Amino acid sequence: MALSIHYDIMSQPSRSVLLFCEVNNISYEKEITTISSGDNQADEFKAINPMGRVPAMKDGDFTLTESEAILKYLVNKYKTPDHWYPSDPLKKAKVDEYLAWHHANTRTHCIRVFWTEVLIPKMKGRDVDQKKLAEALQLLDGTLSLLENMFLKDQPFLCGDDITLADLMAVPEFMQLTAAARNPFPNQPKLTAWLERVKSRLQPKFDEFHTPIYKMKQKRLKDTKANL
Ligand SMILES: N[C@@H](CCC(=O)N[C@@H](CS)C(=O)NCC(=O)O)C(=O)O
Repeated sequence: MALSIHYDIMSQPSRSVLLFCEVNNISYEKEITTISSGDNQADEFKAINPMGRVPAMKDGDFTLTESEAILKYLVNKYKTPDHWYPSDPLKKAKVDEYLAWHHANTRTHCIRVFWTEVLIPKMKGRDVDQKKLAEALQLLDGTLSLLENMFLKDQPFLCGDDITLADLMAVPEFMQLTAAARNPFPNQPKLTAWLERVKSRLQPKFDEFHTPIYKMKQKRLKDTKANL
């Protein structure tokens, strides 16, 4: 039975999984699960992921949740190129180190900025809480500093010379911030160059899957100009 990926294109870890399938020519069925329409709360979806979160995967009768676990399953099943999740124990350990850190740092702090600046004002129809945004940005700044100085250093990719699951998981989180026309790396030219490097390794699907984010950014720029 076919592999299916249940996703919402607005979800950062969903985009990581979709991009991985695409760049590795893994054929899969697309199961759109739109959070804003409540698809993730439907009984049918909760049979796959009782937590009601995307991405989720089904391969025959086998179901799997958590983007990191899904990506590692796909690496093993499809024997994808070694650079994604190296077989060398030391190189693999560095990818695992980033992935263990990712959820409570990159993801948590990017989400906080995105929620404060985009989602909450949209859902509640109110202005951005500037105090909360400043707090969120301060926390994000600590993460950026570690990302740049502890992980990236002078390497082209987070864990070495080639792209890995670490880069694939990280970049969609930063792209989410661009929806508010925010430069995710205002003082970090090395991270800016890294993001462009990762993007170019994932084209043309990268731009396709980020089209809703690009559109939000254009709308934000237009609205800001109109309000001047
Ligand atoms: N740790 C999970 C996070 C999954 C997650 O939080 N997904 C969000 C979208 S990005 C979601 O489905 N939210 C719906 C909800 O919480 O109701 C992963 O990496 O897959």
